[in-house]
Amino acid sequence: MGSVSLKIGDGTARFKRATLCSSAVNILMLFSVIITNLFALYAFTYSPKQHITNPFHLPHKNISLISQHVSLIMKEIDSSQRKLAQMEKQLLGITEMVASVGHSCDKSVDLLSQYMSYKVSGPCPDDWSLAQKLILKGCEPLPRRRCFAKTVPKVGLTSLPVSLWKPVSEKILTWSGLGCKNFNCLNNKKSSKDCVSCFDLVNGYETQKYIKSRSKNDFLIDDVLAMGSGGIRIGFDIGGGSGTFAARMAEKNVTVITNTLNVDAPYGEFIAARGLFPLFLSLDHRFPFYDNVFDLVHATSGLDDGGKPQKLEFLMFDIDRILRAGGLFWLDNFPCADDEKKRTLTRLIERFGYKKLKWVIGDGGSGKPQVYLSAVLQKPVRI
Ligand SMILES: *[C@@H]1O[C@H](CO)[C@@H](O)[C@H](O)[C@H]1NC(C)=O
Ligand SMILES: CC(=O)N[C@H]1CO[C@H](CO)[C@@H](O)[C@@H]1O
Repeated sequence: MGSVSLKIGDGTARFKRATLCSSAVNILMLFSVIITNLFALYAFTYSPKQHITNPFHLPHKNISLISQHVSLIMKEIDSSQRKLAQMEKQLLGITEMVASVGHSCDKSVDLLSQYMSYKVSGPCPDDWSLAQKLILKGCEPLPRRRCFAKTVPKVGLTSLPVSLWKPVSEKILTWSGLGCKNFNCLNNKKSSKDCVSCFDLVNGYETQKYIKSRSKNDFLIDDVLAMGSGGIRIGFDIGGGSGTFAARMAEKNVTVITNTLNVDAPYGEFIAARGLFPLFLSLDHRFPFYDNVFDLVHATSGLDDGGKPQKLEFLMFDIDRILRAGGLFWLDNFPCADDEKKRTLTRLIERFGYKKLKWVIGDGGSGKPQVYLSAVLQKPVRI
């Protein structure tokens, strides 16, 4: 059995930094240990009878005084924590965005203990979908385990650039925990607008994406790269389906990391089989990249995770953080269900002061009343 342990950070580092006052603390600790022992000795060596007759009740009273103090302090801490949480809620409206330090694991203790029930050094249970369920409930990062994950023989992999468009064999993917067990099922499923037959690398629209447009909302990769005046080398794709954006970018010698979870399909393994970089991360998590590093961030409807405006705001700030000044944010066919949604989104984007290199609102070729926003925005230099 493994144990659930959610220690955050490296405790030793904190101790090292405190060397200056540590000797004083040590003396204090020693002193309190001695005092406590003396109290204990006193309590054990005097019989209750002696106690009653003894006019010196002082140590006992003092112990109760101390415990009273401790409980007062605990109460104080507790109430300030509650007050702080309340203030956060009132001031910032933080109710949707979960903290990315594993605190939310508390809310799914049953799932977590199921996840952590495994044999150390044995094979891991085939439970990636359980792990993903935990991640989707905000329990992220998951605790590490000491077991061997199930392996699938990856036969027939080819090298780049052939791998980008070579159909991936069903046999080298993990289908456990998924409703569909093959590509035929996936390609016939209307899962999301961003992945209509997206596993078909031979006949589907996937082969045309980003090089041929279906509507004015579809921008072409060559046009967008030209807007970056040659400085686009690394990018991050949010909600990138089967990795076709990264594949097309790879053909242009641009390295793109595709953010994905395996919701209803084996996206991660599929993208990797194409020789591309899948990042298994929910959008509740802060992007694991340093500030100002990406030349390009591409986002599709996947950015609207759950359709909560607050969450979108947090995501926009995080995208802004990882994008370098002069870098491009390509919002690709982002759905706006109604006018209100369109206005909110426009207001949100405009707050960041990006230069609108391209801004198209259309029906995305669907002919439906729902409109789509496609835009290429350039991050300004902020001083
Ligand atoms: C990508 O890099 C290779 C090798 O440096 C080069 O031959 C090729 O022309 C480049 N392709 C593009 C589209 O820049
Ligand atoms: C409440 C009480 O009995 N306090 C005593 C704690 O101990 C000190 C001396 O060690 C006394 O002065 C206090 O009266």
